[in-house]
Amino acid sequence: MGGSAVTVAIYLGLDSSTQSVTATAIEVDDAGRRTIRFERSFRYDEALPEYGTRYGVLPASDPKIVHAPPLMWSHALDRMIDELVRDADVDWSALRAISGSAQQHGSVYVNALARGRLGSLEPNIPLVEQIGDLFSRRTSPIWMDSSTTADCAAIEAAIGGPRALATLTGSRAFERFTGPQIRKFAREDPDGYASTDRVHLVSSWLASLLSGHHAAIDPGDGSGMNLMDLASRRWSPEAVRATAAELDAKLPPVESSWSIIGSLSPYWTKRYGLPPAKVVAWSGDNPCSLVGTGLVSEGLVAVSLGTSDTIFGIMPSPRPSEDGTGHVFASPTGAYMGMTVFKNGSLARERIRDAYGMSWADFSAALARTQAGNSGRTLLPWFDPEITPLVLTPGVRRHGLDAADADGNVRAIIEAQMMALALHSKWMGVRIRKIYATGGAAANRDILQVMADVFDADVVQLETGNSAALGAALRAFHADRLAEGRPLPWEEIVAGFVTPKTDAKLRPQAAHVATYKKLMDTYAERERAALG
Ligand code: ADP
Ligand code: XUL
Repeated sequence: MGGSAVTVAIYLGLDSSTQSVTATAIEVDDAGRRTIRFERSFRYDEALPEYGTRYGVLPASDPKIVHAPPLMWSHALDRMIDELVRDADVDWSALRAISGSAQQHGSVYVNALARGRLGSLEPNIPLVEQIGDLFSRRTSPIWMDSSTTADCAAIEAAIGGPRALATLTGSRAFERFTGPQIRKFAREDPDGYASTDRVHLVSSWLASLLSGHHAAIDPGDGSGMNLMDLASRRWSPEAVRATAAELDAKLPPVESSWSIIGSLSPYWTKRYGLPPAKVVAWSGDNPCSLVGTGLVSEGLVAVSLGTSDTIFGIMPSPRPSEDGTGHVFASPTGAYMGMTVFKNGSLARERIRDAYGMSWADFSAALARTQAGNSGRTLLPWFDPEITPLVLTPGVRRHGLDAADADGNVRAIIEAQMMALALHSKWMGVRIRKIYATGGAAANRDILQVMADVFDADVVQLETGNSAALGAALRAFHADRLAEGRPLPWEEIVAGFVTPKTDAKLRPQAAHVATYKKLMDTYAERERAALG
């Protein structure tokens, strides 16, 4: 070797999402070079079929109940680390810090055995063989669950109504939020609840496995629980009391999104030869995507077309949605973020695609063959219970649309999803001129053209579609620099990594914009009528 060596730092971001796990590693050197060094994903259904999931969730007869096995998420973490260390092109000895992103709201219930076990995992034995007895609830309710309406009502009543709860925690009570889910578990299975020593989020559980002790919850993911006082970024004693007895003793602390919660435990360093890299608090996938799409300043919004469709952007001060539509979350950058979430996202698009035996290429061709506005024919895309607007009993409603018309239904679902995104994000009060598109379906430019036309805004794709995993890696970079006393502003953290493909942006087409302005009123009316 010899010469003046350039120092290289590697930061790893992991994303445990609904259907898959992704790892993204970035490399930063002191000569100023920034590279995405490693990106890999695998789907739970295919890589870990023994858990019996479909689209990452356990089959259930009641559409309101949606659970997944926490052991599977843990197994997937171990599998991904195993896969990534085999990549000889990356110098993993330069790994300085790891952070992560996870699907939001899902809760992991563990017993008191975890206290000792997390730090004493045997490196020669696979992780899954050592943690199966730590769960006091074998399956975890996830964000797609909508079975807690009674608990939502009880929590809101105890706090003084939906507005009071939204002012306190950033959101009115939502069925998928962790507080209502915990309340339901404590009510239905008091013994299981009593044997629960810690209630984690998916994010803080996976961080605990890496660090070898119970990890804190960050304010970004903590905002999705109806339990955190958004102003102080601490648990709200009244919300905790309204949720379940003795919950204060079972919740991990809230700590800043950039806190170093420990270093990789011996299981990871000895089993995989990784250095004792810093473990930075994990966060939710949407807060991580905010960083991974480079939305670190106000006025920009991103739309993520993943399993869920979400729209979000930075908010300098918290302004809860008046009508109870959306959420205010703490952003992992320290500010706030506004967000609206839809459950009938990619899986609803897939239902239509599959119903007509199409590929994504056929789906795009159908969009290209049909006219903006679909001659006024619409579809309300509620294949599954919907979050926005709240629909507990699913059912697709077609207006003027023949169910046998494949092309018409393809156009109708995309127009419905884009109009719903536009209508239900008005509460954020942002005049949207440019949208950063991310998530699996953001690869589809024909879908994004409808987005541009409905929003009357430019739509930009990013070099990487894995914005949650990239955001986690960038958060690890930020936290490491801060901990080393060499902090960098967020704009400099994301520079060179979050590259919009500006040369290929999608522009709104004036004639289509006019069509959608009119159709949106019709769509809103049909939505209102269907809700009764
Ligand atoms: P999550 O992170 O929520 O698990 P992703 O962001 O990885 O989900 O998105 C996965 C989804 O992307 C798939 O369910 C699939 O429907 C969708 N997808 C992938 N490619 C395309 C495409 N070309 N057009 C539309 N949707 C696509
Ligand atoms: C956010 C939400 C989903 C999940 C899954 O509130 O429910 O976006 O985070 O990605």
